[in-house]
Amino acid sequence: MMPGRLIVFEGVEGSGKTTQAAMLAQWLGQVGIPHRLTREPGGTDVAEQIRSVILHGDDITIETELLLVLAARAAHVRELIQPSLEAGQIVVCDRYELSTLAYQGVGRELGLERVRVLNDFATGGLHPDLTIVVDVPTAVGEARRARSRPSSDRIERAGDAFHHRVAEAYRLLASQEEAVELVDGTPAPAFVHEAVIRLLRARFSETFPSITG
Ligand code: T5A
Repeated sequence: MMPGRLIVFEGVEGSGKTTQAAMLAQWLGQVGIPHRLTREPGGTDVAEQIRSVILHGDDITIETELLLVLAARAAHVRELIQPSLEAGQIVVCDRYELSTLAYQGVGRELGLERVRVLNDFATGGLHPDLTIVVDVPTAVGEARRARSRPSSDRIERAGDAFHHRVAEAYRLLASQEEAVELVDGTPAPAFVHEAVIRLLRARFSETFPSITG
């Protein structure tokens, strides 16, 4: 059995990461690699309920927001991600721990080190094999999001300064962390997808060998 791998897509609001996660899952299906597509916050019943509070709850402090995100992740890891990896699946996840570092650690200014410690408790130390940041300017992401979904949630309404801090945090973390890669998200989805496949084949030749020709 091939080892399971956790591949995560990240990016600012509207960057196209959900599109890329779905395209990768579809490609894995076409080439016959067992996989599971999931998202955060969410992925399990309880985590989806927590997601709804995070995105639409009233009077949520930033500390509560952080702990809700991590509570959802703790459930997601134990109920879905870990079992899927143990079954040898590729888990494709739309957002994971880099979101918490960027949004809560830097965007909400709760601090990267504090978030890392709490995140390690929530995940039991399960880190992605690769995190792909779909990189677009925040204005491009916001325009895409507004076109696809006119209503906004609590975090999307957090303001320009917050979202610029998040975008900068993604770039900084990508430059520092070996298992984080930036992919240019500005071309059409098919071109971004090709870049993602190239990256995966370069990183994990044993998992994605000659199946794409
Ligand atoms: N959050 C989450 C935290 O604060 N901390 C955490 O730890 C975690 C896990 C989750 C929210 O929770 C926060 C962050 C978020 O605010 P979400 O559903 O992931 O919410 O949020 P969004 O980022 O807002 O997701 P969206 O679905 O709005 O945006 P995506 O996924 O970036 O973009 P996507 O793929 O849905 O595409 C948006 C539109 O653009 C088009 C698509 O067709 C779609 O219409 N598009 C493109 N157009 C042109 N060129 C491309 N390459 C395109 N790719 C997609």
